[in-house]
Amino acid sequence: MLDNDLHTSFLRQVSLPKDMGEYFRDEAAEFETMMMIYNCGVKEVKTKLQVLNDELSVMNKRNPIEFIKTRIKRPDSIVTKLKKKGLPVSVSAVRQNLNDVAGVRVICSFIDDIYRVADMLMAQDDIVVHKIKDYIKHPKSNGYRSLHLIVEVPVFFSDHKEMVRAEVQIRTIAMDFWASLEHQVKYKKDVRDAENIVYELRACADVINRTDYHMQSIRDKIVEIE
Ligand code: 0O2
Repeated sequence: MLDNDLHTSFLRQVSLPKDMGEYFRDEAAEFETMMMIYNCGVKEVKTKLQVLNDELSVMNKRNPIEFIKTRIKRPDSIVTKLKKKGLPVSVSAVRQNLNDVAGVRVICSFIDDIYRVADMLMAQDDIVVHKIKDYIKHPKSNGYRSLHLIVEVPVFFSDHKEMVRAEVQIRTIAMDFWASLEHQVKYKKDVRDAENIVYELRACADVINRTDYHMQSIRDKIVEIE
């Protein structure tokens, strides 16, 4: 990509879209700055995770992290979430109340890798851990499993340092596969046979969970032989 293209794509990510009506209209500059800050937070968290993965892959001859996906929450999703929580649509309401504008999703092969990566990230002395939601030990009633960490990381700007909040979701490849399909159903209105689909998804989530633990025990046996 050319430098100009990079700049255009960055601006597209952080600017207030034209189709947002009046939302954030009188705070367009503040909105852009806020999104730029979240974007930098995402990069910081991603770098920390990549460093851990590089180190562990040399130490253990195996990558605990398969891949990392990052995203900044879309402006229309930000508005929807603020309204759902009964909050005003403003930059300060976003910064004070939303945990997942900066989102990092970490995909691991095995369940024990999830906890290993989470513990190592949380042990870093510049990170503040706000909340841990363990949807693996305590799955949601629909079968959703994932470990969520709400953290703050320091980001250094030209004249100040800022703690930026981000949500880190850590899950296995199989949990991620499940969550992607379930997410589609959740956000599609008028799904035919929805009740049955929810039931089937729940059953699949349980199979996936058993398979995840089974795969881990097979891996342990292979390691023992080695
Ligand atoms: P999107 O479109 O992915 O951004 P909080 O205010 O943090 O306490 P919140 O945000 O509801 O409350 O927290 P929670 O339950 O941890 O959910 C945060 C995110 O986790 C969701 O963001 C989803 O990305 C994911 N998630 C949570 N529950 C489910 C689920 O049942 N199925 C799937 N597929 N994903 C889930 P958003 O904003 O809902 O959606």
